[in-house]
Formats: sequence, C-alpha cells, structure tokens
Amino acid sequence: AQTIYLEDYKPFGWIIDDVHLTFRLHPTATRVISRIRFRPDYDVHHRPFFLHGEGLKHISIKVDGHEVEPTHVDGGIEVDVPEAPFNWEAEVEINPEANTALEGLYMSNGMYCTQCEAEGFRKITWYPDRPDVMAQFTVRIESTASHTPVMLSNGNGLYTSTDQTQKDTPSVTIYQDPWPKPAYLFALVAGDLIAHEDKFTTMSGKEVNLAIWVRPGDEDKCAFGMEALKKSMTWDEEVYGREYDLDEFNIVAVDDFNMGAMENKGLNVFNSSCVLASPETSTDANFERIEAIIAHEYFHNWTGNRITCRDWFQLCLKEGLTVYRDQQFTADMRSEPVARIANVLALRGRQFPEDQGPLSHPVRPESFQEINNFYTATVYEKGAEVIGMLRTLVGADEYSKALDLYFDRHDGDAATIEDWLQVFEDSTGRDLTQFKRWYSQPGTPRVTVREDYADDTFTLHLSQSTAPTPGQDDKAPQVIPVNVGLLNPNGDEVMPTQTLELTETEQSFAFPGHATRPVPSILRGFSAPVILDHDIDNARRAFLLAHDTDPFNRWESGRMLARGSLMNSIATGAAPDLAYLNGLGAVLRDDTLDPAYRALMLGQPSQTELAGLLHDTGDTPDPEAIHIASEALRDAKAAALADVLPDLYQANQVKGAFSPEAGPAGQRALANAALSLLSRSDAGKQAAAQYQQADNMTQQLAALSCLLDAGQGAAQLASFQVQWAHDRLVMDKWFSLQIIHANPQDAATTTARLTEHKDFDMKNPNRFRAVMGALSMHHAGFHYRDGAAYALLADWLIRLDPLNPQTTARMCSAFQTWKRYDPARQEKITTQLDRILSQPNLSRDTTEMVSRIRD
Ligand code: DPP
Ligand code: ZN
Repeated sequence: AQTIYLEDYKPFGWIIDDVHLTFRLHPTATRVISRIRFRPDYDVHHRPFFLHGEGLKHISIKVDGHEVEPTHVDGGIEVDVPEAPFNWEAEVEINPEANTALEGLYMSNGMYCTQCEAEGFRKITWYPDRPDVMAQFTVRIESTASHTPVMLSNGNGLYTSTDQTQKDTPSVTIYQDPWPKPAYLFALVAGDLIAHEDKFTTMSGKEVNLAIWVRPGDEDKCAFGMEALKKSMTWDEEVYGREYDLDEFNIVAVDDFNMGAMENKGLNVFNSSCVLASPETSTDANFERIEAIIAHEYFHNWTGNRITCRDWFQLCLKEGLTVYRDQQFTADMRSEPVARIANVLALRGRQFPEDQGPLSHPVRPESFQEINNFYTATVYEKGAEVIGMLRTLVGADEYSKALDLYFDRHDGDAATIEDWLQVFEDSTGRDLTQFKRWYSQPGTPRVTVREDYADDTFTLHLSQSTAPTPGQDDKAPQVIPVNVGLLNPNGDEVMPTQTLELTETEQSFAFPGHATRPVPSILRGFSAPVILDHDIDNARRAFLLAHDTDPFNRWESGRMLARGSLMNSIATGAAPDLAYLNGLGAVLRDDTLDPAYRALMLGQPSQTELAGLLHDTGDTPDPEAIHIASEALRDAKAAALADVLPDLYQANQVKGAFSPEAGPAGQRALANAALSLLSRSDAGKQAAAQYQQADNMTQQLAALSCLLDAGQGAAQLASFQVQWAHDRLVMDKWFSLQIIHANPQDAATTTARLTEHKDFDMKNPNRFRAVMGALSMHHAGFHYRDGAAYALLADWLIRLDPLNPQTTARMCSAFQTWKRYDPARQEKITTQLDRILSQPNLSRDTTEMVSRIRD
C-alpha cells in the first residue's frame, strides 16, 4: 500500500465557491448529482485535475455542459478541464444498503446516514476529499414521506415539501450551510425519526432550535443529552467566548456507527450508545461519558469546524484541543480531581501502551497508509495533555488570550500545528521551538528524581530520558512542566504548588530556607504525561497518602502503594502490604472526602498495567501470577476493611429519585465499590438483595457484576436477558459482562459461545466490541496459556475485515503488547498475526495495523 507523507503536502490547486448536491434516495441505488463551480488557484500548480472517488458507479460527467469521459486512476479520476473557471456536473449511483464499512452513505436499521471523516465523502461523489478544500454546500434530498419522513443535512433547513399525509408523493427537502466547510463535515440523515426538541438563546440573543433525533421508542432517552448540549453551549460562551452560528443544531442517534460520534456542521451524528440515556438503561459511567461526548462534538464547532485542519497529519490540532476542552468542561461540571484521575487512568491504560509499543507515533504523525488508523489515544489523549502543558507553562490568563487570537486569526482556515504554536509565540512572546518536540517525538518520557538536603536548602535533581520508538532512536530533551509542592513532616504545606520547567537532560532546582527537611509532592495534578521515577519508601508514600494537599498526588500515593504491594506479591508471593491497607482504611473513613474520590481510592492497577510495569523493569509478565496477586489484594482489602465496608455501603445509599449528577453518582460508585469487596465474603448475599431492589442500571449492573464475581448470578443473568431483550444497548452490557467476569481459563469459550447467540451481530460495531473488546481487555483470559483467545479474536477479525475494515483494524491493537510476553505466548500471537496478514484481499486498514504490530 501507498504511504503518504506530511512533507509531501501540496495544495489542491483549485478553489470551490459552492457545491450543490442532489440525493435521490434509494436503499440500493441512490443517485447523487453534484454541481460545483471550480476556479484555478493560479498561485499553485493545478494539473492534472484529480478528484477522489471510491466505489462510485459513473453515470455522467459534464464540464461546462459537455459530456466528458474521466480517466480512472488509483483512488479517483482525472479529467481534462479548461485553464479557467468551469462548471462541473456529475451523476453517480451508490448502494447504501451494501455499505457495511459504515463510511460514506449507508443504512442503519432502515435509516440513511453518513460518516465522512476522514475520507468517506469520496464514497458519495467525485470530489477533492481533503480538509483544506472548503466550500458552501446546498443539499437537496428527494424521497417520499413514507420512505423517509424526516430528512436532514448540514446548516439551516431552507425548505421542505414533505407532507406526512401524502405518504407516496415525491418529497423534497433542502438544506443550506452558509459556513464553508471541508467534505469530511458533510452529513445527511433520512428516515423515520422523532425529535426531542428544545431552544437555546445565544449570548448575543439569537435563538437556536435544538433537536435530538431518534428512532421511535427511544424518545424517552433524550432529555439528559439535551441538557448536556445546553450546558455545553453555555460553557463555551462563558469560558471560551464562543457562540453558536446556525439557526438549528441537530443530533441524530444511529445504532451502527464505527466511532463514538461525529461533529458534522450543525448535524452531529452519534453512536446511539453515546447519546441515549435513561436511569433504567444507563449507568452513571454512561451518563458521564454521554455528557462529555456531547460537549466534545459541540465544541468542535469552533475547534474543528470554524477552524479545521489543513491535512490529516494535523488531526491533533482539532482533536487534542477539543478533548482538552471537553475535559475542562467535565472538571467544571463535576469534580476536578476526580475528572483528572479518570483522565490519567485512561491515558495510562490506553496511551502509554501505545506509546511504548510498536504502534508508537508522534502526536502529529508524519506518515500513514490509512488515516483511520490514526484516530488514536496518542492523537486524542496525549494531544490533550500537550495543550494542558502549554496552559500550565503560559498560565491561565495567557492561555485565554492566545485562544482569542487563535479564533480571531484563523477563523475560516484550514490550519496547522505551526499556525497554532505561532499564535502562542506571538501572544505570549515565548519561544516554543523546544516545546514543539511534543508534537514530533513519540514515546513516554521518564523523569527521574533525586533529593538532597543540606544547609536549610532542599534540592530536587531531575533528569529526563525517552526510550527509542519505531523509526526514532535518539530523543532530544523536551520541555516538561513539573508541578511541585513541599510539606513539612507534620503534613502542613510549606510551599504551595510551583511549576518547575525541566528543559535539559539533567537539571537541579533548589528550595532554600527550610529549617527542617521538607517532603516533596512531585508532578502534582499529573502536570505532564511522563513516567515518574522516584525511589521513595512505603513510609513516605503512606505519609503522602495521609497528608498530600494535592488530591491527585494523594490518590497517586495510594496507587503507588498498591502497585508496590502487587509487584511484591507477584515476585515473591508475599502477602499484601499493611502500610497500604492501613492508609487506605484511614482515607475511606474520612467523610470529608468526596465519595467519588474515595471510590477511586478503592481501585487498584489493572492487570494490563501490571504486565506493562513488569516488562518495564525487565521481567516477563506471567498473566496467571498477575491475576492471582490481583485477586489476593482484593481479598486482603475485603478482610482489612471489614469494619468500614458495611458502613460505607449503608451510608452511601442514595434515597429518592435517580439523579445522574456527580454527587449521587459518586455515592453510588463508593457504595458499589464497597459492595464488590463485601461480596467476596458473603457469597453475594447483599449483591443479590441489591439486584432485587435496583430501579436503575447502575445498581442493577453493579449487583450483577458482584454476583458473577462471586461465582453466582446465573438466575439474574437469565432474568436480565428477558428484561432487556428489546434494548440493544443494554444487551451489549449483558454480552460484555459474562466475558469480563469469566474465569481466565473460560474467557475464550464463553466468548465463543456468545458469538453463537442469535443476537450476536458482527455487523454492529457496538455488539462486536461488546464481545471481542471484552475478551481482549480480560488480561488473564486473553493471555490464557492455551492461546485460544488469540485464535478466536483472529478468527473474528478475519471475518469482519471484508465487511468493516475500520473496526477490524482498531481491534487489532489488542495484540500490540505481544513482545512483553514469554516465547510460547509470543509464538502463539505471531502465528495469529501472520495468519491475518496472509488473508487474500486484506484491507489497507488491517494490513497497516498488523504489519506495524508484527514488526
Ligand atoms: N472527529 C470525531 C471526534 O473525535 C471522530 N471522528 O469527535
Ligand atoms: Zn473529536
């Protein structure tokens, strides 16, 4: 396959003023007519005239009214056109029903919908399908009221002739988007949909019609999403000064969707799992995620749509910034420390393994074969960390000023990371040459700390290094903001948080005037996405767990104790560490601490994380030993906390009507964390009672999890299935749960059995992920020594690839850590990777992913 390089970027060479599209909808033979006015961009080379197109049935192409024959070339067509402005008119036929890749125009449960990011528009019509070509779109949709009662596209609805009483007469709907946009933001939806409507008045007094469109039956699951949308609109006005810019804003829920959601201008399309919410069917975690994704897609209206990316290498320009903005929003809506811990858990869980394995790539990649493979944790989550570091370095006020300049200077542009950094340089006067390495240098930097104390001066010696990554052996030092505070031995803060700027390979920072040796709290708030290497003993960690004034680091100290205890058990079979268990007990008893925060304290490093740590220290992880040690630590917690858990469980029962807000959600999280430990010694008795009484999914699912963990729950699992058979999203949970809680030796057979269930549908990405994703995340089950899970996953990836390359390729990353394991497991995994690679006609997506992993 062809590799595309950042350094080869060339502008298109033509300018488009406007685009008129007509869709004659038909499930298997939709006609798309495009009328486009092109004019040469005389400043740049513009020959030959090339348009993208994939899987289009050519009907006709006219240039200035004359029929022309295109030359079919790789990925599109070349056409002989004049050296002057001209009118393009093309008609193609496409087959939405046959589109199982879910890119371009496809059908989901009888509904037409589109997904064009990154390169799906080329499956709709001939077009320069690249983000730096921006144009105004007018879209005409032709159908009948019986076939598609509702028809939507980007921008403002101009006209509709749809008359719901005249079911079979032709109907027309026209939408116009006044804002020039790239083709990846195009969207069309048509089908039998019901709107949950509302209104929003913007800060300058404009009224916007809001609607969440769902399939009949789901209309009672829209209220929460609508509130989240209005909160997002208000927040972006208040915090970033950004106002909405159309008369309407539509969200559509779609059942078959490769990603979470898509920010199409004025018409966001959502995976139904990321918008539909009700207390009976959604957990607190679902509510929180839905709120964040609605915010994320809405925030893209400015960071992504008004200012888009010049090319796909710049993806982090919109994604890193928009993730950062949605994280700020969640911190403001809920609890800042809890949100920060959750983000760091996600970063360490998904981005660190990526950055430390064969798929490692810079936040701004420099080459790709298939751009869909670069919608990664590195581009998104590390991309957001880079923005956060920039804000820490320049300060909140300077950050705001720089953002104002960014919106001002680049509104309407397709911009680059260079443009972004230039704004910060111009606005703050700071030289960001070295900071830019965060965009070009992959790998997780390791910061090592040494301490000194003499003559009332406390000194921190910091050094940094980054291990080689594929294609990049030598790493230059980066700018690392290290937030540090100092405590005295009584636990009082003697120096509030300061930002140290580590820019050299080794650097020392002195803090004079401390008559007693202070205790440092380092990398507060996780101020940089690095691994902190600070060799301190358990007594110090326990001290920080008890006293640190920085909530993130306080949690981190508990985490480090848990980690040390687990590593020790894995290596020597030693019993869990008492310093950790005692410290944890004290924190849990402290009722001044937020329940959500205490619930996080009860967690422990995942088995995957432990495998990575062992690999880091030169050991070969043994998944069975890791599993045993993890379970033993849970048992030890249950025993050591036996006197506090029942109180925690009782005290955090929420009375009254269900509210998904942070307060009650945190109480449920703590009560359910307590229940999970209590269930280890009561054979699931209290969990069974909770299951019986539960009137919301958070309580119901948590109880069922506890029962399954305790080796019980067969009856509840069966009744759950009967209760929720009609609800796809809840049934996804039913599928996942059985795999998540399977014994390691049974995970593969449980998964295989579920794939034979009548409701297992590989074409639905949510269902496929619910099953195969659960297997790949069950560390001890996926890596069970017989290798059955590797083979099973490979079987299903091979089956899915011809239908849906994007979801297949994404799931291949389950194998990215293969080099961590012993030779026998390595051999079993590489056998499967080679088997995948040897499939005839393997997609470009999957070929690229498996080749990179195998390397
Ligand atoms: N741009 C989408 C998002 O991240 C993904 N296609 O919101
Ligand atoms: Zn995004």
